Amino acid sequence: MKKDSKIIMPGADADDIVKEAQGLIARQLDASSRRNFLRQGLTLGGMAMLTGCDISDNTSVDKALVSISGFNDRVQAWLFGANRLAPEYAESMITRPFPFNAFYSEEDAPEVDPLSYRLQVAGKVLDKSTWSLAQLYQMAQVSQITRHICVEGWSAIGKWGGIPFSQFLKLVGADLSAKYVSFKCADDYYTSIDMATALHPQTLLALTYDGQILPRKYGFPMKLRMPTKLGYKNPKHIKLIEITNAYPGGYWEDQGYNWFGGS
Ligand SMILES: Nc1nc2c(c(=O)[nH]1)N[C@H]1C(S)=C(S)[C@@H](COP(=O)(O)O)O[C@H]1N2
Ligand SMILES: [Mo]
Repeated sequence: MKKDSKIIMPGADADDIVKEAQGLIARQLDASSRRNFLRQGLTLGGMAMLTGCDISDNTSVDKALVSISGFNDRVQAWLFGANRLAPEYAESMITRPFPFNAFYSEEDAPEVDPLSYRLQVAGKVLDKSTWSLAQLYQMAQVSQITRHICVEGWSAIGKWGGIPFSQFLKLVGADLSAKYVSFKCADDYYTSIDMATALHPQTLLALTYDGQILPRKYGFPMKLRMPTKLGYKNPKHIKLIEITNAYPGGYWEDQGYNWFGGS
């Protein structure tokens, strides 16, 4: 962790985090590994490194950290600078072809009718009007080339274009002090993110891939693209966006994947 990173978690400081981690780890690890682990002393830098571990690794420390995933969410939120930018890349570095991934195979991707499609907005928001694709395509668009990282062991660079999500949230009068933004998708996938990530400058309501209308396999008619989050946090085929304070979980998160899912 770099010294200049922003600290945004209110009401907690480094000492509290280290103390909480020591308590949790002491309770999770068996006596001998606990002695070894704690003998070396647990520093904040060590915590940052450990919480960044691949959740599919099978070390005992990692297992302990997966089972204290709720704590991990708080550490990640604390380490996540509200405006720290993910790297962006040159056109020449785009991965071709860009991989497809979902909990089913490519030919089973949902077919959404562009004319009858309406994006729904619900929860703690002033304007609950629905949005047609024509309306969304008329809004000012930006694009970015970023790396998508999937926990299944691959990463790829792609170019997504669309509406900065913070602008969309402000436009519909979303309660920006709410905790979560949740997404329901046309294929029964669902996920949710923290408000800080929703407002991050690189979080896009993506309508295009590589300059073309988002193809079916990559999430037509829209996906949320966040270069600060792992692949499974980036919902494709969004049909409903909800602003809420009630923890919404997610398709993979409810099966044990870490909820914050930072990358
Ligand atoms: N609706 C929906 N969104 C989804 C998924 C899914 O199965 N359904 N899979 C997630 C996972 S695990 C990954 S890695 C990415 C894959 O996106 P891609 O097909 O554009 O590579 O989509 C994410 N969003
Ligand atoms: Mo993934």
